[in-house]
Formats: sequence, structure tokens, C-alpha cells
Amino acid sequence: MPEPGAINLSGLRSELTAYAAALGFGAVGVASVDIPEDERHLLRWLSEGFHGEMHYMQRHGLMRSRPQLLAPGTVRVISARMDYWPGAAREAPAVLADGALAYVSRYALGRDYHKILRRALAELARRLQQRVGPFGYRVCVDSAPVLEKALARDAGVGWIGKHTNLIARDAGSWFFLGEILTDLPLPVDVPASAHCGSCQACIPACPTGAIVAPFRLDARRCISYLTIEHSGAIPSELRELIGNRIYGCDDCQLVCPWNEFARTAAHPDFKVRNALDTASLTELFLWSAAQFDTRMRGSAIYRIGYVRWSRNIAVALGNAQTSAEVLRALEARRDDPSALVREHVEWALQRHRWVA
Ligand code: B12
Ligand code: SF4
Ligand code: SF4
Repeated sequence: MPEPGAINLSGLRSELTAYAAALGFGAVGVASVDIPEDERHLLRWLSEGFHGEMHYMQRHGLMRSRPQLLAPGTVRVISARMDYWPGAAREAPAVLADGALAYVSRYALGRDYHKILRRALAELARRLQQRVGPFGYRVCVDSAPVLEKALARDAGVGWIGKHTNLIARDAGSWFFLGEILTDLPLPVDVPASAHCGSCQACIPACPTGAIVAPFRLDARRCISYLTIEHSGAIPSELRELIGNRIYGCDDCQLVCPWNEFARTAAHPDFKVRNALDTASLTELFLWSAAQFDTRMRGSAIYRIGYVRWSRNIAVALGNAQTSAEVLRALEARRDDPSALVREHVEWALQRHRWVA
């Protein structure tokens, strides 16, 4: 780090806002590294097993709530938000209401955000270094063991809503977060105040009852977890509740009144690709593994692989209205090489036989 006296840190703070805006971030803020209350909430969440199979949530011990353990020397966290709402996509409620269509979470309709945010944050750090000389830093997006929402709240970017996502008064919650952990002692921002008030709309809106109390999410019931993180069979009592959601879920955010203030993504890479906003379940289910690879490469969906993708669509087809087309698509994959897919296909066919 350069000599602290040699840099005008408050001047640099204003430049940080300008650089971040130029790189496509909707907001940026600076937090210190102390989040003891969030650490307690994290430890309780883990002890209750709410993380399910996400062993990575436990693996790094206290590192997740103490950024200085992840990157020694860290005294500040620069937290930034990037809006992803794909404005031109077919409306979410219309897709959710049409059981023949596949609902893909809004954040995954375009390109994978990890690379986009990481590149922009690395460029932000580079510009700061151009201004003040070399300093220590580490860029984090999603997968690093960091409590991103708590740090973003302390950086003034937004508050943690009762559905547990971060919300900004002027931008709702349809955004990603990323951070630069740094040894630059920048002035810290005022933490964001909470504005859920007496609203509880997201809690009953959750199809699977995953928000067990305000601010408390049992991930094992969350459709996002079940369709993305969970590798095995989807618990049968939850399958029906998943509806046509084949990748992630947005329901708790769709009902949030603060999303009236959401902004459309500025980054062109968040535009819908492969017509995923209007695709039918049968059409997606008939993709081969090679087609999945070609079409989903560069998307966050690629990370779950063909087997989980097929498992999820089989569940949604089981929930669709019975039709010759749906039955044909399911029959076509009855002998799928994956036992997991076969089991979900049988479940889906069984449901249609029951209905028929
Ligand atoms: C694990 C994880 C998941 C898990 C668990 C979610 C969760 N709430 O923890 C699953 C797979 C379910 C998931 C789903 C989604 N995720 Co996710 N996920 C993460 C990840 C990797 C870690 C989150 C974490 O630390 N959880 C630990 C628990 C303890 O945190 P928590 O539940 O939020 O609890 C906090 C508060 O609620 C509070 N608290 C807890 N208990 C209590 C009790 C009381 C009484 C009080 C007052 C407070 C309180 O303190 C806790 C710590 O701050 C982050 C990236 C990161 N590195 O941070 C992305 C991240 C949170 N996910 C993100 C997104 C976009 C999603 C989805 C919207 C994707 C989708 N459409 O399907 C959904 C939203 C589901 C939801 N309602 O939260 C974004 C959120 C952006 C935003 N605006 O907030 C992040 C930040 C990724 C990113 N870099 O952009 N996710
Ligand atoms: S993402 Fe869906 S399943 Fe998960 S908490 Fe929100 S509404 Fe419930
Ligand atoms: S729906 Fe209401 S309670 Fe839930 S996060 Fe939004 S404002 Fe808060």
C-alpha cells in the first residue's frame, strides 16, 4: 500500500464512484470488515443445517464473516452492484402462469455474470492503482467465501430484505454484487437503513415455504437451491410446488414492492439468449447433451450440467397439463442413461397417468 498520507483518500472515494459508474455498476460503497451480528446469524443458519448440501458454506470457518482472514491486510471492502433485469424478456408472471413454458430465473437469461462482474471489478482496481500506485486487493464475485450482502449493506448499497436478498431504495433487488477487498483505508460509507417496514409479502409468496421467518431462509426448501445447487433427487413432496421453474426462482422478488424501482440491465451481456424467456418445456427437454453444451456455454446454467437440467425439466413436465406432446417428450427419455433423470421422468409420467 502507498504511504497513507500521500493519498487524498476522500478525493479517491469520489473518483471511485465515477469509475464504477463508467464500468456499468449501478452503485458502489465502502465498508469496514466488522460484521459480528451477521457472523452470529451465519453460524446459527449453518448449525440448523439450512445450507443443505452446500458444504462450501461451512468449509472456510469464520473466513466468510471476516474478510481479513480471506485476504490478510484487508481493512475495507468496496462493494458494487450491477443490475441484471432483462427489460425485453417476456413478462415473468405470464411465463409462470403458462405451464407449457419453462421459467428460467431472470438472472440467468443472459450470459454468466461471474466473468462480467469480475472483469469490471478488476478494471476498477486497476484504475484506482493508476491513480494512487500499487495496493493490496482481491476481487470477489459470489463464489468467494464472503458475506456479500452484509458487507454491501454496511457499504450503503442496500438493506437485507425479509426474503434475504439485498434491496436498494432506488433500484429494487434485481442486481448482482461483487467486491474488492483492499488494504486501502478509504473512508467508509453510512450503512443502508432497512425499509421493509410492516410488509411481509415475500413470505407467503414463496411456493415452497422456504422463508421460514423474516430474514431466515431454509435453503433446502428454496427452489433456487433445489434446481441449481442440489445434485440428487428432488424431494418428492416439493416437486409439485416447483411448477414450471426449471432454473432458479424469482417469486419472492417478483412480489416485492421495491422492485417497482428496479432498473433494466445496462450491460448488453444480460440480454436474453437462446430465447430462454419463451421456450417450451418439451422443446428444451428434447435437447441432446451436445445441444445443451453448445447453447448453454457462457451461461450460468452451463454450471449445473445436462443431468440436473434434464431432472429439472422432467419435474416441470410432470407439473404441466397432460397432453400428447408432454407425454411424447417424457416417453422419449424414459431410457435416459442417467438413473436420476429416469426416476424423475417416471415420477412425471405417473402424475399424468394419475390425472388422465
Ligand atoms: C448460498 C447462496 C444462495 C443459497 C442460500 C441463500 C441465502 N439466503 O443464503 C441459495 C441457493 C438458496 C441462493 C438463492 C438465490 N440467490 Co444466492 N447466494 C448465495 C451466496 C453464495 C451466499 C449467501 C450467504 O452467505 N448465505 C448465508 C446466510 C446465513 O445468509 P442469509 O440467509 O442471507 O442471512 C443473512 C440475513 O438474512 C441475516 N439473518 C439471518 N438470520 C437472521 C435472523 C434474524 C432474526 C435477523 C434479524 C437477521 C438474520 O443475517 C445473515 C447474514 O448477513 C451469495 C454470494 C455470497 N458470497 O454472498 C449468493 C447471492 C446471495 N445470491 C444471489 C442471488 C441473485 C440469488 C437468487 C435470487 C437466484 C435465483 N433467482 O434463483 C436466489 C434468491 C433466494 C433468496 N430468497 O435468497 C445474489 C443476491 C443479490 C442480491 N440482490 O441480494 C448473491 C449475493 C450472489 C451475487 N454475487 O450477486 N443463494
Ligand atoms: S427464490 Fe423462490 S423458493 Fe427461494 S425463497 Fe424466494 S420464492 Fe422461495
Ligand atoms: S416483499 Fe416486503 S418484506 Fe419482502 S423483502 Fe420486499 S419489502 Fe421486504
